[in-house]
Amino acid sequence: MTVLIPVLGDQLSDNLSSLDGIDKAEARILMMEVGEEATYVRHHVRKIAFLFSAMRHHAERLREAGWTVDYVKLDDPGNEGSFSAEVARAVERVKPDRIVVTEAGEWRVRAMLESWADRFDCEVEIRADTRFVAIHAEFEEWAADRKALRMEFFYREMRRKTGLLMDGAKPEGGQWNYDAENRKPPPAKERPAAPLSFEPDKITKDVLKLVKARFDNHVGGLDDFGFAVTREDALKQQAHFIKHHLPQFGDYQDAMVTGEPYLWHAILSPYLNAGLLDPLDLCRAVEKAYRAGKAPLNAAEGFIRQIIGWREFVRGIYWREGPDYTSRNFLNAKRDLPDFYWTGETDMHCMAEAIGGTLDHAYAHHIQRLMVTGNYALLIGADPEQVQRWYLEVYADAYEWVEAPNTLGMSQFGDGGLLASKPYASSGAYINRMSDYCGKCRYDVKKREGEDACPFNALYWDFLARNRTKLGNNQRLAMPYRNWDRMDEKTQKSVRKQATSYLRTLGGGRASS
Ligand code: FAD
Ligand code: DLZ
Ligand code: SF4
Repeated sequence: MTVLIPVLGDQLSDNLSSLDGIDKAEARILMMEVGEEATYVRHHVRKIAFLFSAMRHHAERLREAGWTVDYVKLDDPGNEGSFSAEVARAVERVKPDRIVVTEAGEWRVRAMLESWADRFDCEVEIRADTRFVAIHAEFEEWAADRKALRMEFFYREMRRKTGLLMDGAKPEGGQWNYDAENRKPPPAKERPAAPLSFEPDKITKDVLKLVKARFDNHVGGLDDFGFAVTREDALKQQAHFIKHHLPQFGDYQDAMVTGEPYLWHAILSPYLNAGLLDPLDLCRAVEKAYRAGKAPLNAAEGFIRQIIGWREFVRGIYWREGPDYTSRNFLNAKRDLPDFYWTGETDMHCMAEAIGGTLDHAYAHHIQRLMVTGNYALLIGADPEQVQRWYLEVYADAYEWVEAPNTLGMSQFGDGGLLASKPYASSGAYINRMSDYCGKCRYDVKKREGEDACPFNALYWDFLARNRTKLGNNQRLAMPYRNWDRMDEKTQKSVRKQATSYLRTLGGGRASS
């Protein structure tokens, strides 16, 4: 009996379901660097380098644990360039009786895996990915018959299920959610320790050379590459975060500071999503720090909510809504994403910071993604498919199951409010409150009109006015619409004129219907 076990690039976990209960003597693990995965969007070169190096290290780890691993490098002669073609080659070579694989993280690859049963003359078993807190059926059951799907209520279920931050049947401290304490603007002087950076070893150096040579038309650069590429190093970054950043993670979760891309964030998403770190173990370590008095409750709860709340919730939405989710466009937004998303060359200091950091590090924190680059794309009426493609390309943590609901649903309101109860649209005032950006910008955040007016301001009102038929009944927008209605007609006209002439300078199609 021979079992072929393809292990995909985001399945680098010791406790992977496809390995569960398999006799090592009968197993042939297959890992493959394939052109199709590296180019279906033009991923940031740091993401490709991180993943290839992490895959190569994981193959070594599996071998040390007694597994037989066939590892196909990108430049190996005969590499056919796709998962299915490489599995076909392995089937010829190994002649397995069975293929066992853990389910994929996106619809595109899921379809490939599902085609193998017809294509190959052996049994194919696709196993559930047990590295998440909720399996698909659990989310389905929770979502069935609900009028609206809201993260907060799902999160409470996950708290009960895991027992994290529970005091018997009650939430620790008496409240489920301490978000109201987590909206502080950045402190004037205090700056956190930098995240850890790891010196590339021989494996990583080889990968960096390969990626530089093969993907020079992709976004980003490889200078000072310092990602963790092993579980051990990822665990060091986890410990570093818990010690140095978790205590203030809650307070400054939404803050943005010039030249500080990381602040008090964890910088753990690439490791969680590729499988080097386990989400539940991480949450338990965070809870332990809280119980030991090393982090306040608002920080521990806020962090755990991101993982067992948001991360699980967006995954549930992605799989529940089906493969057409990514092509939804509730606001009928059609504009091309401006070129400066790929260069960072813009006078808007907030955008230059968020995009520049992204291009340099394949990272931006949540509020930069949501309230700067996402907000701007929403306000100008950018085509949500193009916006999703950008987010999928530029971030080291981007896989469609997590990127698409965050971008299409949370950020672009493309699903019409399925994931978020209102669009995350704001004028420059929000950015000004949560950052030091506006003081360093050539635009005036207080101005709505004129050559030096902050573009976010007129765009915000124009967005509301333009989309009134679709958004006018949203209770959470009642106040902004009241404020708009309070402006006299002349002011409304000139604000919209300001927005229209700004949008004209962007070109690239119309904002929305
Ligand atoms: P922290 O801020 O320190 O948060 C801790 C962890 O919580 C993260 O590592 C992540 O695993 C989890 N988390 C937090 N928020 C979310 C969320 N909304 N959805 C899912 N998990 C969350 N996250 C991705 O992992 N991959 C993506 O492709 C991705 N695309 C995004 C696109 C947009 C438009 C937006 C608004 C958010 C996106 N996010 C994505 C969510 C979030 O921005 C990142 O998870 C976070 O910035 C990662 O950095 P960190 O590890 O320092 O996170
Ligand atoms: C993102 C990515 C890239 C860039 N390259 C590979 C690869 O060469 N081999 C591989 O196994 N996985 C890669 N991945 C991750 C896959 O795209 C990911 O496993 C699928 O999207 C399924 O979730
Ligand atoms: Fe961004 Fe406007 Fe502030 Fe400039 S003034 S940093 S464009 S919000």
